[in-house]
Amino acid sequence: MKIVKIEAVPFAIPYRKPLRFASGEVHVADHVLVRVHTDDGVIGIAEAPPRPYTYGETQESIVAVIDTIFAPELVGLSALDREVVHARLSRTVGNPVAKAAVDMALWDAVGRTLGLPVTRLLGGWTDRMRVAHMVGFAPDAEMTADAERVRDRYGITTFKVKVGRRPVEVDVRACRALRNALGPDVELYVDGNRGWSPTEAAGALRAMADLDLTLAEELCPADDVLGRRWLVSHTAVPTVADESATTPGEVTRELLGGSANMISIKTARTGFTTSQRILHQCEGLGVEIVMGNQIDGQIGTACTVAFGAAHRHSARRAGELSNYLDMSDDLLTEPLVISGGELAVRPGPGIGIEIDPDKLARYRLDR
Ligand code: MUC
Ligand code: MG
Repeated sequence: MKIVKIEAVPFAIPYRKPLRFASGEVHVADHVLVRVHTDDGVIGIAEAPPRPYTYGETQESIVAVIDTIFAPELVGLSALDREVVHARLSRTVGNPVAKAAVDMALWDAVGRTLGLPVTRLLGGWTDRMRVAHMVGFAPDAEMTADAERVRDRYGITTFKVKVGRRPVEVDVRACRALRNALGPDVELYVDGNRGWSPTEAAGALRAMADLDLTLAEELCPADDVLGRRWLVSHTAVPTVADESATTPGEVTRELLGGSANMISIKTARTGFTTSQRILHQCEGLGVEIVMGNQIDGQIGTACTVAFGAAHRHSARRAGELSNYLDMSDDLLTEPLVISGGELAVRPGPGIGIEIDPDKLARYRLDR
């Protein structure tokens, strides 16, 4: 299982419907396919979705850091030397998405070599997750039509609504329209992507107090340290830390500092290895988690469900697994299928996915 080569292949697939949120918008999946080759001829795969407005990485920076720093540091190690891999990747500050994709491709290679699904290697709790759908910014009627379509077509009944616009009434009206259209039986929660100040966030939550919101994610920037603590102590809606809690240390700071009481885990930024550390950290602290989505394609979504379904603590809530539905195409030989509001883990060794060579040839940007 010796690592002999690591490839970083940039590709671009347009979105049919862009996703808009307080910190940015996505029109094209300009991701990087990561392939780890071992001396047995096995190739482990994963994808890295750059989010410059969240972590500062770009498609070009991900390719560069993998080609020039990570690959030379890892070639020659065994794919099983995960602690050594982790330590070598940690020598480089930042670059969470590039590191996560390398980590998951390594796990895929290990699973393929052993002939076992990664989800079983991670924990083997169950084989599926309920799906939560993210509703991006649009006029109210479009947001409700999107949610109704996804509910009727895929059976999804949990929705994360993007908020963080100004004035806050715009989002209050959108959330009210969604609750009125979808009725009392769907779960609604909100994600502000740092768009509001603590007082704006408090006002918005007060105005939506009758909407039965279950969670409020990242309403204000992490640097509003005291304001965030104040907000958490003044609201009844549990606060989820997402982009403010991307490492075990940040998770500790957010939780012990009283700035959040739940954590979003995204395999796209913490891979399987660090996601598992954060998951166990949260479990030990008695803190609930939600499996988040970094606007992943089908490769990334297959990774999230493999991880989320592997552990009791991550399989409880609906996972955010449906962003790929808005892409015009993808790279897999067999598309993922959401049905009855659930997404099943892919059977088969590793992450259980294969890349269609024709699709890769069509969408890759490097030749
Ligand atoms: C989310 O949960 O915030 C938007 C930006 C990003 O990094 O992830 C998405 C979704
Ligand atoms: Mg978020």
